[in-house]
Amino acid sequence: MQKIEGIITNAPKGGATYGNYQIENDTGDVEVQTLYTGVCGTDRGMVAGHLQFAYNPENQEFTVLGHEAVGRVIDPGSSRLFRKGDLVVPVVRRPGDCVNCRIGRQDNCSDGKKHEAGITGKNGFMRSTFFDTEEYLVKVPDQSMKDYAVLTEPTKNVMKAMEVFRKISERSIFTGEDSTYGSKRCVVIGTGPEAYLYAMAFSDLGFSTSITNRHTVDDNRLNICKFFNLQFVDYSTNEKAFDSGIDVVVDTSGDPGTILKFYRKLNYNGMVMLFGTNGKAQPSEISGVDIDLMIERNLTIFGTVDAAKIHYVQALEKLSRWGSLPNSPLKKLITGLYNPQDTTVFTRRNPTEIKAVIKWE
Ligand code: DN4
Ligand code: BGC
Ligand code: ZN
Repeated sequence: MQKIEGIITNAPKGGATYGNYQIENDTGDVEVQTLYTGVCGTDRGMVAGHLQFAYNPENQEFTVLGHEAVGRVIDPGSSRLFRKGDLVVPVVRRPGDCVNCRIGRQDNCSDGKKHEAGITGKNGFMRSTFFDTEEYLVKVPDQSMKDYAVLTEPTKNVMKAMEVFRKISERSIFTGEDSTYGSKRCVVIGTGPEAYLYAMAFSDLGFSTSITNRHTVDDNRLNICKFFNLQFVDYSTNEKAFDSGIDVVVDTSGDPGTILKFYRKLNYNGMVMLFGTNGKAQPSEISGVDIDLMIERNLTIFGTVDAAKIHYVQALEKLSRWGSLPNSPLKKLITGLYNPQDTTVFTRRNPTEIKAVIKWE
């Protein structure tokens, strides 16, 4: 047994408490001091008791929360890859034994028997220290990323989704006649952290990229848009903004009615990438005309979840580039730092919040 100081929930019932607990030993002998953990909708859903797929580790009546983390190696144990002082990001998903899990692609697990730290059957990283095996730790290449490398986990999802985008876009020529994406339009629904990271990635590919919500947004959000060349559109007052057509819709809202509204504006060979989840959203009907549109225009709607270790590496490269641009507002995606004792972070959300982060150091 191992003693920890951290934040736990009882999955799938919910709740969040901070304290000292005894847990089964972690697997692995690399000891990591947690520096920061991000709070996301998954954590809040678990605390609210809304995620029925969440479950506690075997023989334990609680789960240590947290799947978005960055830490510092205190003791590399038997690892040859890490040294004391290295910054590391832990991988969320741990493989089961299906064919995809066996090749390091537990993000594409084919029987659901994988585990996820802080979510399904494995303790997470919202605690002052944890142990892991070197295989599931990704080295942060640059110490100057310490204060924003906690964004690696949400960015890794985007890197995996870009891999899926590339595969699907191969069904036709997706670039313009000049061989670039310069004439192509991407619209990202939502203005949370994932929406920004998606929009920044599509803008980097050369897409003319918009981010949209059903209301206006604060100056911090507008400034980040300006810097990363993203157009913000309040679609509640500017319905016509997208009438000229969209090539890629990325949804981070999980709202069926909104998704359909944007789906109906897709160009030939266009696609909708579903990423946001909201089991409580109002239903919305798909009509025969919607089906015809999908067929006649070769449209694709697909979902994407999680990511492989390679995507964490790609996420770190992206974040390093975005973060080192002169006057980069990347760190402004982190809008609040909380103490571990302040569990109200799971139940309250300030409208100007993009990403809330718990500081453990
Ligand atoms: P978030 O910060 O809650 O972002 C959701 C965004 O959607 C917010 O900006 C919402 O705005 C916006 N939104 C809600 N309803 C609408 C609507 N009708 N029209 C336009 N915008 C709307 O969450 P996040 O950015 O951390 O994550 C985005 C989603 O991805 C969440 O549903 C996560 O559960 C999901 N996710 C999936 C994976 C995975 O598949 C990983 C991480 C997250 P407002 O309501 O705040 O104004 O691996
Ligand atoms: C994490 C993913 C995980 C998913 C489970 C997300 O918040 O980023 O890694 O697979 O939750 O629903
Ligand atoms: Zn998350």
